[in-house]
Amino acid sequence: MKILITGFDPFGGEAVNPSIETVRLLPEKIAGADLIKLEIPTSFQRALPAIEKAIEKYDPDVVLSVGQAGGNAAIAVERVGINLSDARIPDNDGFQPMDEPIAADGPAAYFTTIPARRIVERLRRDGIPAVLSYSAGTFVCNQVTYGVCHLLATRFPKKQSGFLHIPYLPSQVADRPQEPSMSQDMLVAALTAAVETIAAAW
Ligand code: PCA
Repeated sequence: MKILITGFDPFGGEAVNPSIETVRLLPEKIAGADLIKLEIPTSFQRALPAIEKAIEKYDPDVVLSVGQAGGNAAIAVERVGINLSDARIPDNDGFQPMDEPIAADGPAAYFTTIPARRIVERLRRDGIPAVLSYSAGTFVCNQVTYGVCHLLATRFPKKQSGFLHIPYLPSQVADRPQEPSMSQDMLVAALTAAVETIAAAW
């Protein structure tokens, strides 16, 4: 099987984004699954088209997107994407949608289709803090969560998709000691375990 795994470029004044940093460190193959890695921009207008193009090019079975959730202390496995963009800060293009639907003709929400609970259980068994999450926010990560679900539902019904929100890297919060973070090694172990769980359930 093939898994398209995406990570975002840095945004909001950060020097790095742990999502693409960690995706880059993964091997090309995990548990028999071929990984196709893709960096996507933190951009409401450009992120989804980049994923759509990669789906058309590589025909993956699963699209697993990863994003930074500053302030989180655990891996959050997102279960829901909602049809709303309401940005607290501008994206990397200076675009800040408010109260806007993602798909004018789409349903209010989609559930992600990867085995979310099994991933959380596996991560916890491995000693990695993890939680099921019922909101991916209303910024670009929710747009990707919802938008990929909408794309698959309308064009590629046999494919699965899901979203993982991950904490800051320690280097990002070196001067903010109150902020939680997760080591690079643990983030790599977490994404590896998530891919293994998806591959085993496929
Ligand atoms: N996190 C942002 C968008 C890009 C990223 O890594 C979010 O949570 O929406």
